[in-house]
Amino acid sequence: MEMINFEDLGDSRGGLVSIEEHKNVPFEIKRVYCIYGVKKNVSRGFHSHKNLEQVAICINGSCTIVLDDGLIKRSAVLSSPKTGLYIGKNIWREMHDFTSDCVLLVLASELYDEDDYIRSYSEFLKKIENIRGVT
Ligand code: T46
Repeated sequence: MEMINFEDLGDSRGGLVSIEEHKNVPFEIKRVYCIYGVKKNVSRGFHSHKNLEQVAICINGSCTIVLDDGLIKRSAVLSSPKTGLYIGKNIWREMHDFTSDCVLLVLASELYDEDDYIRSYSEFLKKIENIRGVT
């Protein structure tokens, strides 16, 4: 899992982190969205992206993100505005265990495009096999 630790610029008044494209986020940030108020026992995600790169930051509460590259599944609990999880292209992602106060901020390298999503796990595995076959 590629975790990004944002420098804590806080002082005696409280915390502060700063996020800048191509500095502590490895792409141009074209879109920002927020997931919040997720109902109890609801999981989200269950897709991969063809081109999109993202960094997910839990700015309040906590949630678990599972990343699957087609061979290995790894999971991380996000619970701090000081930590970002980089999610590359062609990675299946699932989000679980949202606390009721969880606010997940996501920075994205592209504008929203439904055609960039692969929402079928078998299609995802096929794509991964093709990529591995080519390289
Ligand atoms: C991702 C994970 C981490 C838009 O119209 N614009 C947007 O920018 C986004 C993100 C979503 N939508 C629409 C598409 C769906 O009709 O909002 C609806 C909910 O999206 P979705 O079911 O894809 O939400 P999640 O939480 O399953 O996935 C989201 C992102 O879509 C996805 O890119 O990687 O968070």
